[in-house]
Amino acid sequence: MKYRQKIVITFFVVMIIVMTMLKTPATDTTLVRKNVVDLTAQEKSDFVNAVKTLKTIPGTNSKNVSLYDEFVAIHNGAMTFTTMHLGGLVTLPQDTPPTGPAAGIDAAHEHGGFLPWHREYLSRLEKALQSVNPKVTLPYWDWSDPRSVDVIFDPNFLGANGSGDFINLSNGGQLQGGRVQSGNFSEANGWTLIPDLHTRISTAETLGTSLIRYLPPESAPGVLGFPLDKAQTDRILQSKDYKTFQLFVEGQIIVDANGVEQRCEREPCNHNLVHALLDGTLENPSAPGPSLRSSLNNVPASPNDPVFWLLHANVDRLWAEWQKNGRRGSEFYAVPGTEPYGHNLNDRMWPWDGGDSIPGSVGSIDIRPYLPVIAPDDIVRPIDALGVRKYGYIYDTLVKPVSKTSSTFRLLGLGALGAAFLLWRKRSYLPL
Ligand SMILES: [Cu+2]
Repeated sequence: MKYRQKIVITFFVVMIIVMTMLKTPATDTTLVRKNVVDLTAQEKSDFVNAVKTLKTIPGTNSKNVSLYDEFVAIHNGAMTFTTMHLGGLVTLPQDTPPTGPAAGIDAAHEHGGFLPWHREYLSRLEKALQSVNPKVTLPYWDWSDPRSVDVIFDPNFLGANGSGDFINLSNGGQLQGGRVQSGNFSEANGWTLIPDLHTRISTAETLGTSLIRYLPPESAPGVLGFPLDKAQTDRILQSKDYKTFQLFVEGQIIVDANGVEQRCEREPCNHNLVHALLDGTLENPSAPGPSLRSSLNNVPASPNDPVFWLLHANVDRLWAEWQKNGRRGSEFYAVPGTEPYGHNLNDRMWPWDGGDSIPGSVGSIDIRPYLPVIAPDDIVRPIDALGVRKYGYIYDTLVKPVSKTSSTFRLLGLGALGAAFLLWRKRSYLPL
């Protein structure tokens, strides 16, 4: 081989190495979901605008139901497959029962499928948002971060608190809440809910056309509020197996510092607690059980409050972090055959089940006219939703910062490229 050929080959080899080093896999095609407290003002307004735009785009099934409301209908529908909810505390009235293999079990909660179902659901909403603005990703609400509540409920973002109602607290204080009457998600600003998709879980009566919220007090000894206990959130990530993780993050069990498991019976925990906290106080002297005042605490209807997506992005982030820590793949899912239908690794998850199951009614409300059109071959099983990469997103907590070492290697690579180029230039003047 002639000297000049060797130089040219060296040049291309060095160039390929440099190009490989310059490639940053997590950021060129993967969008990053960020902690809500780290969003820029532009990112916040992009998110709000995209969410509100989905409320103005006609859905796939009926032009009278927006794309956004079709998402709300899916969550409502998933919870019509059983009438027993909130750990048996409430019963959903139902004139028409569900049919198909999914009948009898909540399609999206309380069992193993809770995490894959919501991962799929959130990703579909996120892709709809990206059809409005390709830069938008779902932010997450780290409920143990003391900065979150003020950022999220700022009137310029997802705020404000509801108003018009006062609740007396046992410590002598009062809590304000009620219908959201100002901010981006007030009726005055176009956030009008479909009454049939905004119902009280225990009675199926409508909660009306406005979002309802009660911002909780700050947490203090003896007072449930935000932030939630960081040590407990950290313990979720130590869960020894999938079921412990799912039940702990969802809020059915609590694992204490000594590894002892208890059921969350007296008050909800983690994900369930966040749903319940925006409901006003958890103390309700007049009636035992949940007070069910707010949109977010009436879980079937909870995606009416856009805070829902931030709450669930945090659940999904914790799952992704738990998986990243050596627990990826189907062996880190519920033991095969131990879950009810729809929640085992290879079961079809309604509504992506090829039409196998039909939801029941909410009281006398038939929710089917509000559901999106889903193609018969659009099938999703828990096994399809175990990894985040195929969905095209990653969490900021899982993106490796560029280390000094790799920057040094990049500089060295660029140096080698320059040297090879100079050498090639010099040699090319030599007589052949
Ligand atoms: Cu849910």
